[in-house]
Amino acid sequence: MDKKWWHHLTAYQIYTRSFCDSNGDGIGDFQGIISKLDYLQELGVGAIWISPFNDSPNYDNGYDISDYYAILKDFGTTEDLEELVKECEKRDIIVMMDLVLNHSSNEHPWFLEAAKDRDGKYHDYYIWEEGTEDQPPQGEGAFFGGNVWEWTPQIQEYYYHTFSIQQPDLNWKNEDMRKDLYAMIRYWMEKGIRGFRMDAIDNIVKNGHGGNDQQSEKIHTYLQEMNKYSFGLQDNLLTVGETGGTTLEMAKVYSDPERKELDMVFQFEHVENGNGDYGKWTTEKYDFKEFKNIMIKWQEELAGKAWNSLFLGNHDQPRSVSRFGNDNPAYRDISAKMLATCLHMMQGTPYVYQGEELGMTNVYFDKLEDYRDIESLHYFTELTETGRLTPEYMMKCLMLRSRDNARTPMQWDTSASAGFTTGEPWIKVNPNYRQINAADQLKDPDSVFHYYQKLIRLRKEMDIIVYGEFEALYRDHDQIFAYTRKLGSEKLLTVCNFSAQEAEMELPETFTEGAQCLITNMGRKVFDRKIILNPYEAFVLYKK
Ligand code: ISL
Ligand code: CA
Repeated sequence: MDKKWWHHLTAYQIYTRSFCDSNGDGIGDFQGIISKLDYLQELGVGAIWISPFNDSPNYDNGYDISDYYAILKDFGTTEDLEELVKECEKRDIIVMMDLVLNHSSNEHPWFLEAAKDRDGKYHDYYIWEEGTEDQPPQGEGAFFGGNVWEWTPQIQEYYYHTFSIQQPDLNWKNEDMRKDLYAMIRYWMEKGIRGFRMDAIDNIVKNGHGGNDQQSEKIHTYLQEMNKYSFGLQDNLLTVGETGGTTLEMAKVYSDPERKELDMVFQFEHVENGNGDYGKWTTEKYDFKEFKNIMIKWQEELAGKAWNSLFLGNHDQPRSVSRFGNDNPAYRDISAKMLATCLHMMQGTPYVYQGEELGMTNVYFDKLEDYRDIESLHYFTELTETGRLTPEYMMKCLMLRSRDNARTPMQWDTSASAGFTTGEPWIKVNPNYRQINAADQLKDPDSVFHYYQKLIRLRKEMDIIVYGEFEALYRDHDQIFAYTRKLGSEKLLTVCNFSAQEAEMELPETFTEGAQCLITNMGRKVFDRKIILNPYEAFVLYKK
């Protein structure tokens, strides 16, 4: 694998709205981010991916863009963004922008024009089907509500939306539309944006039967074109595609460096494992062995061919410690560190979601009125009103799986609203901020924060973490996730106990003598051949 300037870096995802509010209006903003850059520098991240910051009516918190060139006023101005980029440069951090190219807002001028006039230039920027008011075309259910087709009385046509009614899909078959998007990307590159995360990018090709074709060859053609006319023009950019429907085979194609599409993609197999009849709306826990197999498979299969992205949480997922670890105070810190160890010693680029580095947990709102997320509110109505799930059961699902779990304000300190805002936060703060917050953890050398800091530093310093060959151990064990990495004569062993019970293991021969412990979440000093792992214990051994 050819070496790339970004191979050693760890990225950090910022959900701006919930990160830090500088002016007391209860909404996080760019000046808030700027005020926390020293914190991020101390953590050691090399990139920040910022959730969409373009103008938007915010039905889906910015994932419905009404002006691709303007900055959402809640977040600040273009000057604030320029300042943010500059301040990041000083700290060796690149700014990655979230590009929402599958759809726009229904308030985007293109759509307003398109929905007025069948013969106008912008009509073909979206996807239309004739019909009558009571007879929609054939189509699947939309992600956030109803059918993918929505009636527009004024022109007697239906438009297509993969997500909510307020998010009409752009028509990628239209070359002018594509060129307008590429020009827009170049505009942001000139502003100093050094990377892009492509939202829902494998939805841009439709299957002609009211659904999306996430396996289409055409997606690759468009990505190559986009690469050529925008981010591929510079070689100092970093790109990652959000591909919710990707298979291993597709992922290899997306991120094959030879093909000039994307640097890597986010795959979702590991976070979708355990889904049930109603997708993620279930109270079932994830299946550890399946999870492990999926992670191993992606490590093995992409090796040498394409690059992995590594994540356990983001703004659409519950908090990773609550989901894959154990957020009971007795195990919270230990299991958060264990999860981090498991992920950060793998091959690929780790993405830390804001607050994960503190071990922030699910908020478990038990009142519907506390939820803000369009997806949560929509599915609550849809699944309970049709009698598929009872309201009581659905509330339990929301508590475990709602995207709002990841969207409560960042917990900075023990002051009111966790130091996130001096005003009224747009979504309630998790009351556990008195126990879990950045200020306390910065003072504590054993904190989850300092553990992440160390993992990030190790990746920066050690080639074996970046390039070492991956080999899984204990594949069938139902508590232990263990693997080795090899680079020349160097060897690395990562051992994690994913359970609340002790687990017995034998150290592989090579590591029984002369190995150095790089990191441990329990301060283990002795590494005998036979080891009884404590609940959620993790360690990494290194041998030259
Ligand atoms: O396409 C999928 C599965 O096949 C989905 O998982 C999809 O990738 C995911 O829902 C897309 O999420 C992104 O786009 C949404 C937005 O609400 C999310 O926050 C964003 O991450 C619409 O823009
Ligand atoms: Ca604000």
